[in-house]
Amino acid sequence: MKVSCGEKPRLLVVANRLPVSAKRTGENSWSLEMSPGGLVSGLLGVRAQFDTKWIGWPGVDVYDDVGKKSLCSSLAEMKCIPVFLEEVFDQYYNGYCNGILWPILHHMGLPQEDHNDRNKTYQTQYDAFKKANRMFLDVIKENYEEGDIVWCHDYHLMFLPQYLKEYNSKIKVGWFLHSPFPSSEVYKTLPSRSELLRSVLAADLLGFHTYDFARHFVSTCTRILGAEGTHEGVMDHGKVTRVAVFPIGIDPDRFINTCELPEVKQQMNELKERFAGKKVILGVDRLDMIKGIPQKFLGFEKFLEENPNWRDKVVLVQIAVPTRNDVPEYRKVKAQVHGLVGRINGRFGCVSSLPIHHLDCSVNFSYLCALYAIADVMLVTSLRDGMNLVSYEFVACQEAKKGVLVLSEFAGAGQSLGAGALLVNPWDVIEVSSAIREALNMPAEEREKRHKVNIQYVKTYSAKKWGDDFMSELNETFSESEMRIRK
Ligand code: GDG
Repeated sequence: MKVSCGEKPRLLVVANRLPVSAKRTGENSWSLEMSPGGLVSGLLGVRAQFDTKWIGWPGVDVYDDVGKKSLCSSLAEMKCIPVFLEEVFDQYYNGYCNGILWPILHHMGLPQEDHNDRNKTYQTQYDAFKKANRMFLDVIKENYEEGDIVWCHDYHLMFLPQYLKEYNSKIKVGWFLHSPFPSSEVYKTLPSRSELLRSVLAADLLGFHTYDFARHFVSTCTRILGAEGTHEGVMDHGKVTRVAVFPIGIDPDRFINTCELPEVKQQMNELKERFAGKKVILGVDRLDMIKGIPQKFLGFEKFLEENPNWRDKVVLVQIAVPTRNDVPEYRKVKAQVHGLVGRINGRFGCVSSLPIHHLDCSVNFSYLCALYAIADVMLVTSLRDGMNLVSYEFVACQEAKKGVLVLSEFAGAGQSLGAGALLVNPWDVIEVSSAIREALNMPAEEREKRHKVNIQYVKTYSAKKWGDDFMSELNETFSESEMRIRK
């Protein structure tokens, strides 16, 4: 890595989405807003240590040159560089990324389609996926300076490591997967399974949230490619790719400090007043089938069924942030969730009070912190989840209350916060119902003990540590060309 004295090292962070949402306010003007999301939170620390530029889709389609130029210059102030995906976007993002890769990586297999031209659809989406990855490469090429490190994020960019190395084998390339990696038995249903694996293996370092995901990846490479699993990672055709585990975290101080702000205290008081005499169970999820919101509601319904004494003493507040509305599976899960809310509120509600408060929208950051802080129980029932930062954020906001985290064993966080949380199998409604009861009845001493374990983990394994660890491992990993020189 080339760095002149006193300068920070340069890092190009490449992800599908830029950390901002752009809205056009005039022919030449844009309003830019930070957008919520796990990756955004995770990279806050890294951006302070490196001269970081972020390359990604700006969240909006722009077809005119005036608009593109003005957006580029507005984004440049935030060190962001847009990739305009235009007509390729739908097939790449809604099609291949979210319709094919996302369900496979989350153990759900390929979606069943109701038309008979499946192969043609697959091929069109796959071609769009490759084309979009090439468009990311083109923008990197325009901005690359010798010595830059490139850190690619997530399944959207599985072809980028190979394209980058073909362009310049000296570029140091890292790739981090934010989702789970499934067992080879699930992954091998993917028609283009080998090409995708070979492409990510072109990187110098591959990072995963948990040992299980990394282990699945290595064994998938051995079974599908006939590669060799080594102490370092994977050896394929003589090239060793380092595979390692970097559990992502949050910036805990951002949450702790926000909870101390007078306006947030005021929001907390209003919420406490609103829910006076009731315990609050909180859910915060993107409205995604992997988050298990229907399973959460079924568990809660069971709890209300079996514990009539709690019916007017507890409320479940569910923030369900709309996401990927253009993908049919997401519209289905939304309809299912709405149906369950109606059924449960109809069964157990009355004119003056409803057991589920369901919001189909996101809330602002300070309100989110206020909700985390006043909740008695956080209920996370992901069916699969790379990590689940919401669990960490809840813990960070609970310094005063020391509420209980009920957490799915299928979230990556189940492995890190398992000792302090009540772990559940979200498919088992009886277990979820029992965990809700246990959480609501847990004595203060036990809650304090569990919170202490969790907060210690959240403070230690922060976003900053995640970024530092990945970057220092990447620096220590020799790129292919360096290895050739050393031989
Ligand atoms: C992916 C992986 C992995 C949510 N609602 C609101 C809001 N949020 C913010 C939360 C949190 C983020 O969104 C969600 O992060 P998660 O980690 O829980 O989930 P994904 O979005 O699915 O993230 C996941 C992550 O990447 C990182 O690698 O952990 O497994 O799926 O930061 O605070 N923020 C605001 N209002 C909301 O209503 N302001």
